[in-house]
Amino acid sequence: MLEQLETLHTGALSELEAVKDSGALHEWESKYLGGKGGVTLLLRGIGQLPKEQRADFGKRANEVRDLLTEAYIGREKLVHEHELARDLEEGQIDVTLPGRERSVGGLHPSTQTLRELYAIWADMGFQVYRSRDVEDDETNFSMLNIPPHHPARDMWDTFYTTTPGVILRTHTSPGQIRSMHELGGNGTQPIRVILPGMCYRYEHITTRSEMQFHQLEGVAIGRNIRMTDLKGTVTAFARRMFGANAAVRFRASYFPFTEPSMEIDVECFLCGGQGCKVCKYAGWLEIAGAGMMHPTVLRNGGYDPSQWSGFAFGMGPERMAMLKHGINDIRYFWGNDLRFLEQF
Ligand code: FA5
Repeated sequence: MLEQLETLHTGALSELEAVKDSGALHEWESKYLGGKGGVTLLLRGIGQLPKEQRADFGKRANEVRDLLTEAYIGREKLVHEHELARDLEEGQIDVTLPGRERSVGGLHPSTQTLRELYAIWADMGFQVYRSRDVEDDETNFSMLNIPPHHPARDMWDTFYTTTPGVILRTHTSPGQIRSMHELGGNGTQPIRVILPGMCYRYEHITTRSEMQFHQLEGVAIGRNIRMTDLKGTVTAFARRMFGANAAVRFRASYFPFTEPSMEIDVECFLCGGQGCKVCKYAGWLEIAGAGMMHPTVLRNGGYDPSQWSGFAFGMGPERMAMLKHGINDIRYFWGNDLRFLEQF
């Protein structure tokens, strides 16, 4: 058995010399040092030896096991180093290759336009007031001087919910009522706010009209606010938004919640008023509806119209973005086409 042990020792060592990878190393370990390995089996057979030889054999077998374990550890280190070097070689990073471009995303053109509007109005002292998307019929219409069955309700096609009297706002103007109640101190405080938000109309989708779109409402209430304040303020806004030489035109119009009412046009900044495709050869582009707040609306907001007056306007950020960037179809805004969105 001693002879067998020595043969196993030399055979194991020379086999170990030839081991080149972790797989073979693992096999070698179980073959010689594992629970069913050569050394263990010989040690187990010790009982077959005459008593006087057992101690010497046991001592030598333990020595051989220790020597093989030591050789195994040394080989394991070499194999791991070799494998690491091979992996590094194969997986080498070529630092000269160009990196993969990351898609970082960007702000939606509507968001960009809204932020531009916030900045301009903030400079003129208008704070942002957020009203609600889901409105009651009363605030969206009646409080704005549009009683039930008033023909002006046809101006706004409404999305109704399953709850009677609860609708999706058709315009940001109900925010006039809510801001007056919340900020007006029962009709004792002046107000200067803008109310941005999404509006919803059950209308035919065309290149210029969507079912959902933003509006930016403006409200200014004070003791002596006049039509000239509205005109001056809107003109100052248009010059910041569309260029220092932008000309502004006010056209008489009708809204039940303003009196007088008007529509605001800006001279087409693309053709300088000469007429082009974007302005449909009119030389002017409509940017908002506006007017002096109707006494009934002021009263509904808690103000005494004999003491207080105000102006309001409502503009469409998507329409403005279309004009500014020459976008010919409003449907691109919510179409989720990255080729469009990536241009902004
Ligand atoms: C109104 O909604 C009034 N509430 C505006 C107003 C406010 C007048 C305060 C007086 C005082 P109008 O329906 O015209 O008005 O809409 C105002 C702006 O919203 C339009 O000039 C346009 O820019 C935008 N807009 C209206 N309908 C759509 C639509 N379907 N898609 C995209 N933009 C729209």
